[in-house]
Formats: sequence, C-alpha cells, structure tokens
Amino acid sequence: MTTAASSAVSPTGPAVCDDRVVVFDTDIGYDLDDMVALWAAARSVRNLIVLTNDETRGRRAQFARALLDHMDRHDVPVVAGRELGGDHRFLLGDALIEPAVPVLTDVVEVIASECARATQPLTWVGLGPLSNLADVLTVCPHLAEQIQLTQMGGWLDHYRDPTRASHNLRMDPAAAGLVLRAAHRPRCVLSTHTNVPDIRITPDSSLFGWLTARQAPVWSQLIRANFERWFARRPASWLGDPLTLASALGEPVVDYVTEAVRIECDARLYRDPHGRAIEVSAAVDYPRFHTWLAELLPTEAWHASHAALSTSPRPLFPCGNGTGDVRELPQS
Ligand SMILES: [Ca+2]
Repeated sequence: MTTAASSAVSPTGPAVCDDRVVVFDTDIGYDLDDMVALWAAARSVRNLIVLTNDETRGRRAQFARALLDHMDRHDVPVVAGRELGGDHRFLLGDALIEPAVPVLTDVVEVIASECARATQPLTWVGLGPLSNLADVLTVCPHLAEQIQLTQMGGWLDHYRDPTRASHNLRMDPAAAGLVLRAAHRPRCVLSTHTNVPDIRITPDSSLFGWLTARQAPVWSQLIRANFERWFARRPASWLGDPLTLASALGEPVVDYVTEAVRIECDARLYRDPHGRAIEVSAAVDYPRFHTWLAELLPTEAWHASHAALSTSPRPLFPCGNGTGDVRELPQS
C-alpha cells in the first residue's frame, strides 16, 4: 500500500498536473530552506527550471544539479546565474560536488526560449536576490507580462533590523528596484510573515531526524549535508522559501493585498500613496502550509510507517520560540 508517508521516501512524487513552466530562482547551498523548497519542487513540479543566484563560481548550480540527479530529475535544466560576491554564503564544499557536472550559464537565453515556447505565463519563484530576473527584464522587457513573479522577502512596518532591507532584496538592491518596478504584478511574501515561529525548523525536527536516520536513502545525503552545515552555523532555519513556493504554485496559503509602496535605493519598502502598486502578503495559513509540505516530504507522517527509524518521534516544527533569543536570527 502506498501512503503519503511511504511515498515521501522516494525522491520524486506526483507531478503538478498542468503545463506551466516553473522557474525556481534560488541561492541554494546556504540556508537550508532553499534546499527544502527544491526537494518539494522536484517532487511536485513537472516542468521545472532551476536558476541559481548569488552564484559562487558555479557551485550553487553544481549543487542543485547533483541534488536533482540524485532525485532522478535529470530532465530539469539548471542555469548558473549572476555572481554577487557570495563565496562566504556557500556552505557545501567542493568535495561534496562531483566536478564537471554540466550546467547552463545563459539565464536570458534560457528564459527567452521558454517564453517563446510557453502557452501561458511562466511561474517565477524568487527565493534569493533578484539579479536573474533583472537581467531578463533588462534585455527582454517585452517578456514582463509572460512572467508571474512570487518573491520571498521585503518588509513593511516591522523588521528585526529596520536600518536595512531584508536579505534577498538587500543583496542586489538595484535588481530589486528594477524588478519591483518592471515586473508584471509582482507579489512579495514579506519577511514579516516568514520570520515567525510557525515555520521555524531546528535539529529536533522530524525532517532532520529522517535525514540522519541510519536507514536514510543514499539520495538524501546531499540534503542531509546542507542541514548539517546550516545547523553548525545557526540553531534554526525558517521555511520561508518552501512557503513562497507553495503560494507560487497556487496553494491558498498566503493572502495578498495590494499596497502602494515606495522602493528606496537600498531596496527598503515603505507605504506611500504615491508609490507603486505591489501585492504583498497580508496573512498566512501556516497549518495549511504544513499539510502541503507533509504531503511531499517526510516531515511528520513518516512516523506511521517508519517508527523504527527513531525511538523518540519529534514534531517537525517545535513551536514556542519567540523567546527573543538573538542568536536565532532568520537569514531573510
Ligand atoms: Ca533563499
């Protein structure tokens, strides 16, 4: 019998049953939430393209290529995007990656070709700096209406450091300013709704327990490595990228409102009646997000069929943070 729990053990799952192309734009290889999002995308999206941003000598693309190959998603193109000097933001050493795994390098060419073939707008899932989409819209502004952007990041009203923009916008503020002005009806899942205990994941999570179990499959080793490297650096991660993916794919997990927003040169956003109209997150259905993720990954249901893997089943999202522990700062 195949259950949600047992199917989560295999690297790939049921595909999203439509023809849309999903562009997964990621700074994978640092905060583990990109990797969780790619794992979920690989299991759910049929027509997937992976772009890397904040590249570091092509290593993010190499890592993504290796992950996808381990998950039998050899069909997914990986394109190494623009570098932003982020060498120190890559945690997976060269030893983890097989050399000379081929990846593409021309983001604009790949996206323009996809738009030429596509019968409906591309779903663009922005999970890092916006450099790639800025490059596309600079060279091919006529493609703006063929790209539907859901971007993780930005903040209004509240942020842990109000002197700066959130990570994804701050890493390339010129690109953020260009994209948020040029993209067609962009949506932002604000850091306000991702820097919350509801989607915090720690080494006590069931997902990490599954990855570190003795019976964990070989294909999951790179995923485990990203978890271990991140947890060696930070005590927790916040699953903002998987949440943004779920929303971009059409899961009703994020409610948006249209706000008039002024975009400063450092990519901070402010409410301004004379600003640009941007859709921003207003509320998140976190339980629904957990349900969506659990259908794809061994977050909690795996206990039913794999209880022997652990003597102390643990919840994926232990709540009750919010203690003000300043060491547990989200990246976003
Ligand atoms: Ca990211």
